[in-house]
Amino acid sequence: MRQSRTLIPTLREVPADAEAKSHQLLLRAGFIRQNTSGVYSYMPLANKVIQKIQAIVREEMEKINAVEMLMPALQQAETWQESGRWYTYGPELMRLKDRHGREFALGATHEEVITSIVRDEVKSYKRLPLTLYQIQSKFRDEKRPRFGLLRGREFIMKDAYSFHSSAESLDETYNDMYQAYTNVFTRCDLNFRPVIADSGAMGGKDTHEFMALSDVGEDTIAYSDQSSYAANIEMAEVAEVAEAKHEEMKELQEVHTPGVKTIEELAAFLNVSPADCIKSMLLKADGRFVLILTRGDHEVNDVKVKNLLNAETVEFASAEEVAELIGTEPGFVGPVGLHPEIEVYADFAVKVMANAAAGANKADYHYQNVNISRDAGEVTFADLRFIQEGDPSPDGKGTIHFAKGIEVGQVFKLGTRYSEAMNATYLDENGRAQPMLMGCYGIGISRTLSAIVEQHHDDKGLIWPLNVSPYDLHILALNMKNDAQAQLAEKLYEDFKAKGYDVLFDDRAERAGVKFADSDLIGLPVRITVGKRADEGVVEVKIRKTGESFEVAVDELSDFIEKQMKSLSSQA
Ligand code: 9G3
Repeated sequence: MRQSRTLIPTLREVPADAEAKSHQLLLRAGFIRQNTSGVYSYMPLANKVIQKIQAIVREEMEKINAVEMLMPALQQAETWQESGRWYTYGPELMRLKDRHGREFALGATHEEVITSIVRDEVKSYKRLPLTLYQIQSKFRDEKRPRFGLLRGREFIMKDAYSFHSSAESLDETYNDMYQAYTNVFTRCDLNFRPVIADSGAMGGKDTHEFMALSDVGEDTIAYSDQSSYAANIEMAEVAEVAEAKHEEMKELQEVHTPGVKTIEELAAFLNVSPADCIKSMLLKADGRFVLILTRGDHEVNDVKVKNLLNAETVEFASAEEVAELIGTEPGFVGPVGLHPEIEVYADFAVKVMANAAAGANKADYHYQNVNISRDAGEVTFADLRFIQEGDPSPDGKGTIHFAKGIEVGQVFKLGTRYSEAMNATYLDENGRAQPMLMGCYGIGISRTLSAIVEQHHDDKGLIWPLNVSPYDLHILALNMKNDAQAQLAEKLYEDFKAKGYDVLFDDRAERAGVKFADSDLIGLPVRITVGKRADEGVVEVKIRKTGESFEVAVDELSDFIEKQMKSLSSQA
């Protein structure tokens, strides 16, 4: 492609409202342009990258017998009403009416559509397993679109759906997808971790998220420094501590603690550490009040509470609800002397506490020397806290560290959540109708592009891994008015294209400085510069990733470039 014929609107200055590095660089290098909040145009260079990522995805889908199709983005409301999600999703689901006033959703995801198709077209167990996928724009009216393509309101997703007549078959496809995703993100040269995740409202049980490590990531990953254990922070289990504290129980003692409400204030007032205090929180899980106890220096994990109580929503009770139910204000709540009908759940770490401080369920009073086994009523112990850095890894190997991640992929076992709701059944070998088991699997294509940029750039601009680069080679002619340079550059352009390379040829009538700056900004892997030494038959070759540059004689250039490309692709 001749640069004088394409559209790569590079910018010198950093756009003001772009915070993430990838957002800044994709704007500056002329890869994307914003149409409106969370909605972008993929300019020619970004479009080339998107095509390359999709080609990798298609190859990996082909290898595991997933079949590509294309579903509508315009989805009639009835389909979403059948699954019930028309009523449970809020403003994030973009809805519209047609000229007849009929209601539609713009496709945020396609479980409903694919299930309605398979329900009508697949009847016998002999046709299962079946894995279908598409690559298509998705629409989600995000409350706070930001970071460019990382959180947009229209984005490109590969979404796959699998249908099975047995759990073993679903497991097999789930594992195939898990491996395919590992291949895709490896070939995209991403530093990523598959992490155990929470299926949330998706209703399935097993699910993994593929996280590209990046400080701009919105998710926190807990990973072990000595094993492959990694989990989304909200799902990371906490290894139950075995040893109990060896202190004999002391006499329970009520202490006047005027205005002492927080754990920090209580610990300071009693001159103990937060770890010797019990934090008591009244939560409302689907309207049901429960008292949750954690050690003073730990945080309650609402996702774990939700999963334990099988609740859809979990929130803190209001001060009024605390007053009404417990007869005191938050800050003085504790496990001693509670009405027996209040359910009490405690994190495992509370089980091994001795002589702890806790609220006395009376304003301005706390207890000292609380021993749950002696002083509290019925308490159910469970893993209810957020894991912390430095905790032992739950698999017993190594210590937990945190990292931020960008969720670029996710794989779910859905079970029969949709097939039952939408009556998608197959006839088993005994001729009996059974609901199909389903899995669903997504890759954020446009988000993957941004994640690659987050991990591959320097202060001069982008550094594209060869497998996903918009072009393999960048040929610069520094002075197109100089016949020797222009003719050599044209020849090299034709020769390398003929050899099968994807070549961008900067044939513009621009100063050398502008060409070099743009070339570093766009970040193609290998640059050939035709300059002053063209009449000697010598050109400069520069490797974007390492910054190395070489003077190469034209008749050795083809072998030299081939060697460079080989070493770049082996690194990926
Ligand atoms: C909606 C809206 C937003 C959503 C969803 C539905 C996330 C929704 C979860 C998934 C699960 C899988 C198939 C590909 C892989 C991910 N945000 N999810 O279902 F209506 Cl507005 O999308 N879907």
